[in-house]
Amino acid sequence: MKQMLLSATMLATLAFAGAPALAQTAAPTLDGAKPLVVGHRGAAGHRPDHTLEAYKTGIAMGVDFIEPDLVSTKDGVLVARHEPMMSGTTDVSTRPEFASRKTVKKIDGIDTNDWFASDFTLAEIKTLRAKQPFDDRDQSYNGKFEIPTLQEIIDLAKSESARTGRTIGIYPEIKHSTFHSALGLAIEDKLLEQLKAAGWSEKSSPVIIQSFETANLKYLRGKTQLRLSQLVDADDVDKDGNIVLAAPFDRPYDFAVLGDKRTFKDLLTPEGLKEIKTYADIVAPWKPYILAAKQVIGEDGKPKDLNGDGKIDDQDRVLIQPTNVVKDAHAAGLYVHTWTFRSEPKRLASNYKGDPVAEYKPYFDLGIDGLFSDFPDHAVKARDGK
Ligand SMILES: [Ca+2]
Ligand SMILES: [Ca+2]
Repeated sequence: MKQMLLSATMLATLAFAGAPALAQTAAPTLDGAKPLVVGHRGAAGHRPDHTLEAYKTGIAMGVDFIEPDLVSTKDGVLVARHEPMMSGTTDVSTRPEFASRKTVKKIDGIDTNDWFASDFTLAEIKTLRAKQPFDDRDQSYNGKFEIPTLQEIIDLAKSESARTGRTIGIYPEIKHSTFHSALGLAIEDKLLEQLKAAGWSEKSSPVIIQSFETANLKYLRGKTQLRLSQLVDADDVDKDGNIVLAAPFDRPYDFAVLGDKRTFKDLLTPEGLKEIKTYADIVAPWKPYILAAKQVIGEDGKPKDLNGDGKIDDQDRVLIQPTNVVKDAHAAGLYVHTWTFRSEPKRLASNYKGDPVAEYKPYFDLGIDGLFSDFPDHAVKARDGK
């Protein structure tokens, strides 16, 4: 009898709670909207990054935004590359006609020996072909695709928006602002001009501008209503899941130049977040700042090989307690976007049991407002269930 009464009470409670329960399942994002899925470098897990084909792949998989990283050519044209150094993502090192262009430049204070986009005209860059920089990813598209200009990417976002009936936004990253400015090839004003010509200058425009530096975002705040996103980097995660800071990934490079001792970690304190809110709409920390994983140390003092495959990697780590970063950022009025979700089993903590879709859930539960994924198909499936 008692059991029956309980069941009846439970049923009544469930029925009564129908509507509020639905409201409670709304995403714990800052504004209650679904988290945005940003196709990282297009869909970098599927195609060589920062090619029109990579962006199209991401769009076909349902992204809200595509992400071009922007560098400048010698003749001042904005093109999409992950870095101004081009050997990692193109065939430039195999081109005898460009052999003599290999040179040493300082990037964020580090001497770097490579081929730099800023030493090539757009016409020269258009003769290069993209390649997949991750050895463990599909190499079959190498040598097939061009390096796109920002204009071609804007045009793609517009034509794909019209074709699909969805709004495909762009989330450009200004790469190495200090480096480009010192060469007389500053990116900021050119970017704003091109976006304005595309009809994009409002807060509601389908554009978010991101940077690891701060001074350029502050400068942009004075010139545009477009949404701005402060990236927050680090060097690594230690065995216990703690963030490791080491130059040049320890602080925004404009801080390093000015002798400002604050680190990326300092940007994520309640005080740091409050300052970001004065010039940006979004804070975008590397995901271990939100939820990290640690190694499990055995009695021999060595990390345990949890999955028994004879190697120690991310699969042998377990999640630790999440931080307060999302909560603190929301309290400061900032949206939180995080990066980068990568589906390969060796890049997934033990808790996910090799299922890349499972990785998104704890971050969604913590209330992230957006994410960058190399595998947007998995991100969309995790968010929408399809
Ligand atoms: Ca980027
Ligand atoms: Ca292992």
